[in-house]
Amino acid sequence: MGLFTTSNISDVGVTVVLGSQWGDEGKGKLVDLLAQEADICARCAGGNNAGHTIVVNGTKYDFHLLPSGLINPNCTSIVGSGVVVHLPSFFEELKTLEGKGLNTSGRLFISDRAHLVFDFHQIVDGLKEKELGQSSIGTTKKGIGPAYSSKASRSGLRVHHLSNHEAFAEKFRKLVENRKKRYGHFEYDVEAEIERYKDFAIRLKPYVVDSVSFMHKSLTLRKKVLVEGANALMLDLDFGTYPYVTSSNTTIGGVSTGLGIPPSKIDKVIGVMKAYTTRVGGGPFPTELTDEKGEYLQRVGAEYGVTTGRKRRCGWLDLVVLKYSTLINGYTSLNLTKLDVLDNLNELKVATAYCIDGKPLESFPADLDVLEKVTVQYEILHGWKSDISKCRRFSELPENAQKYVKFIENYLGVPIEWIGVGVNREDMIDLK
Ligand code: 2SA
Ligand code: GDP
Ligand code: MG
Repeated sequence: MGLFTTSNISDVGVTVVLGSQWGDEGKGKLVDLLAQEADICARCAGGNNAGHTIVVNGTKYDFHLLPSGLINPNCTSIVGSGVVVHLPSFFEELKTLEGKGLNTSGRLFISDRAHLVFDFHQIVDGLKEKELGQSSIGTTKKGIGPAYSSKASRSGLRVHHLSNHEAFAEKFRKLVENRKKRYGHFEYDVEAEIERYKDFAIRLKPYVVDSVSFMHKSLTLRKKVLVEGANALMLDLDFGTYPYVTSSNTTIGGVSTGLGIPPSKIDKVIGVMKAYTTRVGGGPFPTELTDEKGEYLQRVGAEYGVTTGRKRRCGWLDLVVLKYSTLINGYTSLNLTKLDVLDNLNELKVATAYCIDGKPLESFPADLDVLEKVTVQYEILHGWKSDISKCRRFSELPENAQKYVKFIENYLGVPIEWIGVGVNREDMIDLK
């Protein structure tokens, strides 16, 4: 929009797409769009807790563990070493996608260093949540936290362990035994599970690669690499609203640690941001609307978890979160999504500062007790009260919608490169 100019997906370095709020910003939709120009699409963190919905030609695809680039037939996908993989879900998701007509043959790979999520991790996830009671995290119960715990405590099993069944079985028995020591007895047929993994090992073999060599070969051959972030900055293990976070680094650092890509190869970092805020699960949410306005956003935005079906909590756009997010991820541009959901509102509130005793805080606080005490300062902007879903150029947007976009851009100092105005692939304004 005059001040800033940007180019499309990088043809030299790596382009990264990251969630800038609490997730479900519409990362999948942008990844699908950019994957049409990409050679490689890679997932670097998280597991099948993620849910990325894409609608193309009336067909809806839900991705959880597999990269959304798979919709593009010319794009090869890879599940990186930073991802935790539940193999039954991996094959199930593949089957569902193939059932929708996607041919993934020869263009889906998985890192031999990726850690495995087992059914017992999912059982433990549930037990841990129960133990926490009132202060439970509200996890997806997909075993993500327990699998990353096994990884960090150096007792986890990785994809390459599947190639030696006897050694795998021994390690697996020990791992389950250890978890039973911690959580007490739980029903789990260890030997049946070991047998099941004998079969998985055979089925998985054609997909397994050394992802470090794979990525570096791709970069040397100047392939266009697109990284699909999962979850989002405020769910990052280090920078999110700890302990109400997921168990991986969902921020820019997770791209290097989860794929073995040197930071110097990263060229573009695109932050996906929803025009309002949502959060699913427990934890603080300063701009949350617990009244009929929140219900309105939830209903009009169809804010339901893609993985669990839970209703998402909704609230006003929070630029304090976005500023903090921008500091950490260093966005080179942004994709503002779901602007159409705000079409019928008279006025829009946007959080611009958190204050304590009338003084604005410098940044998003680490301490949740401090966060609880803040008063949120809002800017009030006018609504546009018209349907923007058919707009395809910035100039076609009503004046107040343009003002809303410019307000965000000016506050953050980052160019908005795309604006989402609907669920379909083509419901996007490209500002380049
Ligand atoms: P976990 O399961 O250990 O990663 O949960 C820890 C927290 O992270 C949140 N989380 C998510 N937040 C938004 N979207 C996610 N994916 C699904 C979706 C969520 C769903 O796309 O809708 O279906 O409910 C996701 N995955 C994890 C989680 O809610 C906890 O707050
Ligand atoms: P992700 O996890 O960031 O990929 O986002 P999700 O797929 O979990 O949630 C985003 C939801 O919003 C999906 O159902 C998308 O189809 C939908 N969506 C994405 N962009 C837009 C948009 O611009 N407008 C509307 N109305 N829906 C959108
Ligand atoms: Mg999602």
